[in-house]
Amino acid sequence: MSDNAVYPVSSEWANNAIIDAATYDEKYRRSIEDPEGFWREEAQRLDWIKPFTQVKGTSFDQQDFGIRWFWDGTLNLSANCLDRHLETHGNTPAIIWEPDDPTSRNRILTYNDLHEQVCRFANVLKANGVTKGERVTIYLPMIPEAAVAMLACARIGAAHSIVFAGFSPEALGGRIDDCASTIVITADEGLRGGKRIPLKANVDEALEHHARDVSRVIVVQHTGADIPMDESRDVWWHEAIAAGSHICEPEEINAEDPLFILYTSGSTGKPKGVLHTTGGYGVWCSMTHEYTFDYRPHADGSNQIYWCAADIGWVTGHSYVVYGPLANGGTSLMFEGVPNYPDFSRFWHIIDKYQVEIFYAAPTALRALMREGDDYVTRTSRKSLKVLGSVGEPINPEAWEWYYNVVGEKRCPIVDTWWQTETGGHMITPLPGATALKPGSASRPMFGVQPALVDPEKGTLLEGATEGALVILDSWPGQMRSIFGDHERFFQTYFSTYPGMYFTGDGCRRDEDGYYWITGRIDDVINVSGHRMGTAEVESALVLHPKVAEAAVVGMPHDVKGQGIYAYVTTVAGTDDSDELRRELVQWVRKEIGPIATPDVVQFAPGLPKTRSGKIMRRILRKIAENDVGNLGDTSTLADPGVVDDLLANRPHA
Ligand code: 6R9
Repeated sequence: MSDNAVYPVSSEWANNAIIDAATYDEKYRRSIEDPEGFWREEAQRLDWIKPFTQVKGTSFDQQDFGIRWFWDGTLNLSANCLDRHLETHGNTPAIIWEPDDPTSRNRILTYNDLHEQVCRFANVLKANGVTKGERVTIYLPMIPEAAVAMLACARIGAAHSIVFAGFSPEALGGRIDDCASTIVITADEGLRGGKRIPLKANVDEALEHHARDVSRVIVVQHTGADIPMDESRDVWWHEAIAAGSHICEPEEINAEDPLFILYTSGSTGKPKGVLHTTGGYGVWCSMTHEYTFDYRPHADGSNQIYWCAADIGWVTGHSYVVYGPLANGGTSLMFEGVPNYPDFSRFWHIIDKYQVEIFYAAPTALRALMREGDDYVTRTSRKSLKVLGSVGEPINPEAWEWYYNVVGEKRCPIVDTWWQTETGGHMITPLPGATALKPGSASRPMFGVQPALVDPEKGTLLEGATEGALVILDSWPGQMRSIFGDHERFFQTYFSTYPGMYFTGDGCRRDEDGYYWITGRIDDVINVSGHRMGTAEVESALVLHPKVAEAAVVGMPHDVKGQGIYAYVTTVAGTDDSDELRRELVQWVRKEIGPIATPDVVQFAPGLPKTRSGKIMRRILRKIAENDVGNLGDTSTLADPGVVDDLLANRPHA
């Protein structure tokens, strides 16, 4: 297939979608020319307790920097996701849960069920002293209790901080400390591909070294494993919710009160606690979920079955497993397991089992499945599918074509949604009834989003078909509001590189048709299987090892993961740079951060290429890791050009 393939919108889609091409143009223009009017109307999709009169109060400039939306209004997002649907949709499935093991019992929670669970658990939180404005750490696998815990926090105005259940005790402890939560919600164990993840044991370990203020751990009994419980600190979820009332009135929450914190990796320092607030985020998730996936009930009033395969530990799980679909009264499928268990057909079996109409996943999973051949796909029906989504990293045209032709049988538009933890929801994406598709392009901006490209060095705006650093020129309601505990770092990280603009960290190309093509991170963040990893984080973990003097980490191309982790390590004098040590370092990083940070290559390096002022020249390290060594560029500014020869001679994959 050529690079310039274009897939026009089918007439069926154009005629039936919520947004067709003309509507897109009209709404987009209005959203930019009259943001106040546009968002005043769009925000009516939520039920407000006290209606807002103020709409947009935002500035990216240093003098009057600030971001607030709908700030004199009040609402409750849990009530928007639950209570308001009960009268007409109480018996409609809100969450369909598919377990890791396909022979285990699934669970279907109607809106009535979910509402009751959330009210009960909100009362448990209150009984344990959690009050409005506090933080609650959630370290749970993909089970319905995760959504219950999130919505219970939202109900009482506590901010949740979810830590992905694949993170190590060390990483968990750091995140609990940073947001100073006194309560942790976890499970006895998680299950993924038949493997047990010792979540409660991880929490115990985290609390040994960190987070000494945690006074309560609430434990979901999931696998039934025999785990130690600390009588003074730990309680079982099922016992706690059975003891309390099922009635809990939603708190009145200001639009700008925190909804959650989610830690994400940046180019420097520790992971940042990205802070999202209630009103704008709620509007953004609901709106984008509806328009991007063309999500609405069938003609007979029944729900489309929608499945976002992301983990709730990432922002995609927050916005598109929980808040977006539930705010819209939808049916959200939640899957505990992995794509290759019990075999490579699992995704497609689930789609057939529940007649999934909308499926949303990451390119890394698609590439891994594509490798195994079409047979695993074609032996299933998938006739129910209508829309396919992609998220987390650039989707290479080859994987796109496979998704489109083999999985979707040329019938389903692919929405390649570009966005970030920081943006709350979709920013650049096709809409199924409005946008002609180009494989590999996230295409055009969502309403209210003004992307632009700047010259990375000069910071000047670039016009027309060109390539540059991707910035956003003005605020949108779903934008993050701060870094928890460090508002100054928020400004510095995102608004100081190119003054007056939000800098995304991504590089991007814009073509003649105004389509955006994300090329990947241009900062020191690498994207491993769609998960963000700061090179600085992996380096800090490595240098904690007693035998490591210095480390530098860069990304390398990887067929399935998109990017892999390439670590250059200088050991302390007298160390034997053995394969055994190499393996030990890999295990060390897994223990410090978690399996997603597993280095793919460890190269021992007696010296790292540095400038005379001592700065590591990552450009050179990246080229070597990419095996692009014919063109190392100017090495004359190096303090010791000889180190490069050594690096080249000792490449593990040379
Ligand atoms: C939602 C999410 C954000 C980074 C982002 C970019 C990459 C996400 C993408 C994409 C190309 C897409 N990214 N979606 N790149 N096309 N459709 O993934 O958030 O974990 O914060 O990562 O992921 O590099 O800057 P997050």
